[in-house]
Amino acid sequence: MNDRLPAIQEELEAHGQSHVLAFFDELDPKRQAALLDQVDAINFDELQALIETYVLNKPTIELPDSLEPAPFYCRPDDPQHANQYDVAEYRRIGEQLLGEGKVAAFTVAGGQGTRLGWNGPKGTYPATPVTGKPLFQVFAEQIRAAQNKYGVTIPWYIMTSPINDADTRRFITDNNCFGLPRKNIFMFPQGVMPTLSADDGKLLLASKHEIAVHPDGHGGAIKALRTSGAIEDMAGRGVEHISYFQIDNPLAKVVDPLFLGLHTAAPDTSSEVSSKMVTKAYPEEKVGVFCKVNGKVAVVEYSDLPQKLAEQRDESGVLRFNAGSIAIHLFGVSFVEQLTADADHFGLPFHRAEKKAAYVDTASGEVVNPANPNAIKLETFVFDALPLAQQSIVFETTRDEFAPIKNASGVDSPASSHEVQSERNARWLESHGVKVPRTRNGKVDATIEISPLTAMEQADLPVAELPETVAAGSVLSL
Ligand code: UD2
Repeated sequence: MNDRLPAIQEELEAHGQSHVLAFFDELDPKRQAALLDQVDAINFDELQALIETYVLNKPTIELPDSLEPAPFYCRPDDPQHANQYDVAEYRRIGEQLLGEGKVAAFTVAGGQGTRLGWNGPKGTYPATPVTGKPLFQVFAEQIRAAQNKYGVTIPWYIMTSPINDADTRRFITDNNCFGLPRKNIFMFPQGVMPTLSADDGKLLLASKHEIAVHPDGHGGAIKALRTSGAIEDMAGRGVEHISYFQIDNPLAKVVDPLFLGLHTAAPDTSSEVSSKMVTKAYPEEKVGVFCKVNGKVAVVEYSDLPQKLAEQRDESGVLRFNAGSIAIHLFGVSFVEQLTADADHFGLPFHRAEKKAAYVDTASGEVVNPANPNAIKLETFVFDALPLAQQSIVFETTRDEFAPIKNASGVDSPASSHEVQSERNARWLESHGVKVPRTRNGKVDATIEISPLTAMEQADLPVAELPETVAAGSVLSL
């Protein structure tokens, strides 16, 4: 069984990683084999290069002097749109694509959700303000509503990670797939990367028989779409475009006809990848910004944008780098196919994050839970695929489509998300003449939830069934 042990020992020694086998002799044969499998799967020459670049050194982000804000198609409710595009026509094009079954929904749900402190996949988190629907249910209901509206099947692809895959599958099947046929849901785990000691790049052990790993970032989605067979499945169903969104944003539209129309038919699109933006709420907001780098649309992550640029304003006082990424994209299936034609050698660039990671101390055998960041996690970001497209467009949406749940409290928390959800729902009701109570500073003084099965957008609301008024401080679920 352990014929391969000497070669593995030699390889580990050559790369200064022998400690990985510190407890090997104590392990039962099954665990010994599992550990050797894990070591076998690592390309140590590649890992060594990554350690040199990202752990022993901190790569500096070089932003070109030519960095400019990216152009974008403005919101349909902005009068400027009339000079830019014909809303009705692009919406019609998108609706046609939807009606022809050419669009799939794709949720990235492989993150660890450590900031929220929720013990389980983030998609199981109760996200809506009144009934506390889990995020997976919110999206399943949107998909059902869109299927009814367009008279088609919209297959749903969900990227998990090896860490939450089993729990995610169980949750979705235990809940009868929230009314969707199981055969139209395709779940697959993303890849992982070894977690490295920040001091010296040594592999950390999660237990005596296991190297610590973490999901390889949502950028891993591109490769995982291919290696999981999801892309092949899409092609078999006649799907041509992938509507990509994050599990953490209950207001993300699973499909959007206008966005689809622009993605496929705008004069400057190559239909490879398009993105949604919102104008930033304040300079330090934790969203990447769309820029033009060497002629290509790209996202510069918030942590990489120098404060000076983040705060720069134009003559009218508007932030110059104002196009915030809400991590909603459309990808052409053929673009993903083309990028991953040689899947073994495809990869987006890594980004380095200093994080806390529990590990087994190889001297004592005890698990250490560090108080401060001790580890380097390498992750790829999906938006790094944008500059790989020939052309890529950006489309502005309203902040009604952005209510992320990331932190336990404060900014991007359940409380802030509930507020944005209630606010959006209040405005939908008000547009139909319903009187919604507001406080003196204009905040909605009620908690309002609207199921996607009741209305996917304002115009879908059943006007005859709406109340005339909403009582102050009340709770309403439609
Ligand atoms: C992300 C964007 C940020 C902005 C913001 C909007 C990055 C690096 N930043 O910030 O620019 O658009 O979202 O909300 O993307 N995920 C996986 N696998 C992984 C890692 C993450 O599926 O390996 C999923 C995760 O489940 C979540 C999403 O990606 O749905 C966002 O990940 P994050 O919380 O790390 O990104 P964040 O909030 O820093």
